[in-house]
Amino acid sequence: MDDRTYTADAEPGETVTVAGWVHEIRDLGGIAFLILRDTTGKIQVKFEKDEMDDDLVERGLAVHRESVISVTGAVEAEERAPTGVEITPDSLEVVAEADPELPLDPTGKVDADLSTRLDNRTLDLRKPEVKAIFEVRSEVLRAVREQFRALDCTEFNTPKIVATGTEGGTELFPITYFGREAFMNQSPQLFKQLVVGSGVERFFEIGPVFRAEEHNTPRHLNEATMIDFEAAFFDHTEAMDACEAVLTAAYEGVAENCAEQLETLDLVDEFEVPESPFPRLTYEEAIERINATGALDEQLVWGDDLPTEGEHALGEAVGEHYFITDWPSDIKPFYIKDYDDDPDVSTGFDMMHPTMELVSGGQREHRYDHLVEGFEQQGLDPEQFEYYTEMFTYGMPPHAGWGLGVERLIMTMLGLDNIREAVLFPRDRQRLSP
Ligand code: AMO
Repeated sequence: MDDRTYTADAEPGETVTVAGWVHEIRDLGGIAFLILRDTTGKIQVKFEKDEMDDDLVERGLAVHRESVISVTGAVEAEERAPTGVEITPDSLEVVAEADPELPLDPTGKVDADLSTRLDNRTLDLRKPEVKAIFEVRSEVLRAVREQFRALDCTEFNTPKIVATGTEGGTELFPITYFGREAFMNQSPQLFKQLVVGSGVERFFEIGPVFRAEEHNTPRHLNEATMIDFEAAFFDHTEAMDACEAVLTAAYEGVAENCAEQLETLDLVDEFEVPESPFPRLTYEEAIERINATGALDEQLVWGDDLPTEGEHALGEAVGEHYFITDWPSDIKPFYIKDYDDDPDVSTGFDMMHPTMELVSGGQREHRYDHLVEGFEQQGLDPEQFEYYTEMFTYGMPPHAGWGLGVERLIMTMLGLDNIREAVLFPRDRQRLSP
């Protein structure tokens, strides 16, 4: 049982047992200090060499940095100690000795490159500014779940081993499934649509998606975490409202509950909850504005994908989160519904941070005949998707939804340079372990 006292709770006048990692040892001659770190902070342990048991002093000062120790002793107020208190030890136990040669320095005094950090995440996570990222991530997921509950959604988990892809054939990871070809799922797309046709009506999921992305960039992962939303009887504008509410809730949760983490990350002055409503630009307006910035060598025309430099130029001009709506039907997937009065334009939308895309979504094609036609137009075999399309013949309401990448959300929220910083053990083209 964990009956130790957290360092943050150690009060003068008490005798406590604290346990944690040896952060630092400072030997000043007659007196030496050991700084012990646990999940709540740090505490100074004082060794007065002439006044204490020699064996205790020797063991305390010989222990290697980052070893796990347990110390029992009286807590006293001490102005000069980093936290205003210190412990004079009666006993000290080395619980787990650390190798004196550490691959990275958790005190942060020596910089390590990202690759070394990711190889040694256990040590890396001992740094407060790294731990803070994951505490923020945890709060984001909590706040998002709460917001989904307020939107009357039910949380689901859909299969990650699947028979077909949905987001374009080139980005699938094939696996062998009892002698048959199968794939790691790219998105809960088809499953979430099947759920809203069931009568549950409002779906959300937070889970992994697998993308065999060719690019090795600071904003692409091969395994990402997606927040998926889908709602029956919603159109794309209502789905955008829900998207805005969820993103805002994530920021509000962090603003309310992560003051300490924002301080650690030096973001107190910069952190702002985005203001609603977010501007909604049509695709046509977006390409006009990008063309007007002169950021691209060639002018964009209707039907072009937005290149990264174009997205950046537009993001800079808009300066806040925004939506791009009314995309050309041809560059949106088969499940996105086109406008009834203009089949060249789709109800698909993206939600953008000024620096990158965070969300894709739209109203879905719920009419069986149109859906099957869409498959054919995209060169997909409707027969392979029969498990999906068949359900559209048993009463499928109109519906809409979206998917939001968790790591991109954290990356943009905290201004991280690389998406890998927001993942515990990232999967990219080079990295398969740890
Ligand atoms: P899409 O493929 O645009 O849409 O993905 C939605 C969001 O997920 C994140 N994302 C990624 N993040 C990191 N690395 C990747 N390789 C990666 N791929 C995607 C992004 C992106 O905006 N089914 C639709 C959603 C829907 O319509 O409901 C979909 O998957 O933030």
